[in-house]
Amino acid sequence: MSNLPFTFDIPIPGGVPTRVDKHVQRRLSALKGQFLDQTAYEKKLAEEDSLVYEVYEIHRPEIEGELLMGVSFIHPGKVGQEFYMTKGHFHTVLETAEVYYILQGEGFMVMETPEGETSVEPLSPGRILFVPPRWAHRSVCTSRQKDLVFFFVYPGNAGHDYGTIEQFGFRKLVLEGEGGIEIVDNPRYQGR
Ligand code: S6P
Ligand code: ZN
Repeated sequence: MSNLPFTFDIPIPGGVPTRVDKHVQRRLSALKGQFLDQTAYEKKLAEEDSLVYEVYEIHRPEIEGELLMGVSFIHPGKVGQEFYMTKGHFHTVLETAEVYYILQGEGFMVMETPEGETSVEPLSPGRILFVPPRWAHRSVCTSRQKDLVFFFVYPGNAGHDYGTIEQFGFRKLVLEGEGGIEIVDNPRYQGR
């Protein structure tokens, strides 16, 4: 891999980057067990395995000292009353941080530590979110029509631990309530 400096562009507001090495697409089936309303999930999945989010990644070596970058698009949609969201993960190397820069759409970043601290931060265009080391993170799109689009960058050696979230879920959920968006405790959270 070349070690020369390089540039690429992200069309404003929030388009596909001009350099893409890998395009990841995650569908409803990849989020099995994560949505609160399992009946609504099974029904929706039986109709169509819809695209929930996409990630455009720039390839760099997955080693300490490197930075991994890309752009994520979380599509609008809901399962029952719960907005479309990413799987979410801890970094395998827990002591690694991440920076997000929001380009388009509205949403939240749902975060928590292994010790049980939680934080749910609103996301909107122009906002930068710093995810400190140790905090699991999941992005949620609450826009009705637009994708939630953000640029991210994190250490090359971070790795992804999806299993912990798949097994236990997040402590907080983002739902559409009668009076608008609600952030609630996850009644199905299985303490770890
Ligand atoms: C990677 C970073 C993002 C997410 C992406 C999809 O550390 O947090 O690139 O990978 O937004 O989310 P997930 O949870 O499926 O990896
Ligand atoms: Zn991450």
